[in-house]
Amino acid sequence: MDTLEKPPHRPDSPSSPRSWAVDEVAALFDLPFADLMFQAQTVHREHHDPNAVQRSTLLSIKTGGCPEDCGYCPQAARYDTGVGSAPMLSVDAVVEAARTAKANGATRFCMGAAWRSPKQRDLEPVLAMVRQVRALGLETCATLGMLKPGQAGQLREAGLDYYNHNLDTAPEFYGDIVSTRTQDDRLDTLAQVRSAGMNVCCGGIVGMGETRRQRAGLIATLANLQPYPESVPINHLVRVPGTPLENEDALDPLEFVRTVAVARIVMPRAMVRLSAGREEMSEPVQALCFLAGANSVFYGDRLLTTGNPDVERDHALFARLGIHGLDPAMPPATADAILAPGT
Ligand code: SAM
Ligand code: DTB
Ligand code: SF4
Repeated sequence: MDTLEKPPHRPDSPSSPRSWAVDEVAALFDLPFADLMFQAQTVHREHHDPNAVQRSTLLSIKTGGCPEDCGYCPQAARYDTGVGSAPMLSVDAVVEAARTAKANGATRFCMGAAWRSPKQRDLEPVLAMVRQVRALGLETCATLGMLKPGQAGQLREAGLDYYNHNLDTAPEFYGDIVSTRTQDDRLDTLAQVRSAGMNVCCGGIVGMGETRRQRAGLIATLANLQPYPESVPINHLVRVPGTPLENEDALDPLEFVRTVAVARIVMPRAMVRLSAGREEMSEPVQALCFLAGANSVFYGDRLLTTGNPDVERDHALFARLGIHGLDPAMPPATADAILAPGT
């Protein structure tokens, strides 16, 4: 494509959804860096305020002791990472943390639990958390593992806006990273979340030893969900000592930027979140990610068990870049908008 030409419009519509072949997504990855950034920035400006970044704060409401074997995760009980198993936080403690997050400027509060799947007795307090956090005027998100029939509906009833459940990597690489479930299990939970009427937050991790083609495979799989997720977290692997991936080779930072840019091009209306790994990432690389179309971050000095830039550092970075927070009165696109013709 001529570098000065605008990227072609790729109309999606409910009757003829746009789907992406892995080859097409891989071809985007292979573009010269400037051409890729130009396309991504053009698409970004067509659909979003290029200087607005939405902020979500994470809280681990149930840390550690997880029975799963995800090779990246410090919370898997079987790896010796120094993360112990803690009981679930009280509803009051969670609501207090949400109040602080809101005062600091977050618009969404995401509650994470180290479960394979929530037991019904554990879901009850989570429903109370969701109700009370939402009553503060925050968008709510939860990531609790695989859902059983009926649980997505209960979460939706309680007022959950987003459910986070990542596909994590390309279908053919998934089994190298996790053996205690399949990617189809993840797709099944995502379908339940959709049927219950919640927004989907679904992305992946880069830097786990996957090939560029596998990164393209992850992004194509996400883009081909109908509709594609409203929120797409792109995590950079945090190499936690004690996990099987602790000694993984470092990823070229520009490859991470490319992944963000490709996600932006193929999922134009999604909020693309620059997620885990920001603490280890230089500020110029973060700036390139925003230029590539990232328009959301995790905000607050902790992710779940690992660190994140503190609020002051992020304020300073946003000020240097002329970035402002997303206006909560103008919420991001919903599934209906994503499926609307011409998007
Ligand atoms: N147990 C639930 C599940 O697996 O869906 C929810 C919590 S789990 C920690 C949420 C996500 O965190 C994972 O899907 C993965 O994408 C991300 N994650 C976990 N450890 C990570 C790491 N070391 N680096 C980057 N992302 C990580
Ligand atoms: C997502 O995609 N990334 C967040 C959130 N969803 C739950 C989690 C990142 C976890 C990084 C490792 C940790 O802090 O334990
Ligand atoms: Fe458990 Fe989730 Fe970590 Fe996997 S990613 S070990 S399911 S907490």
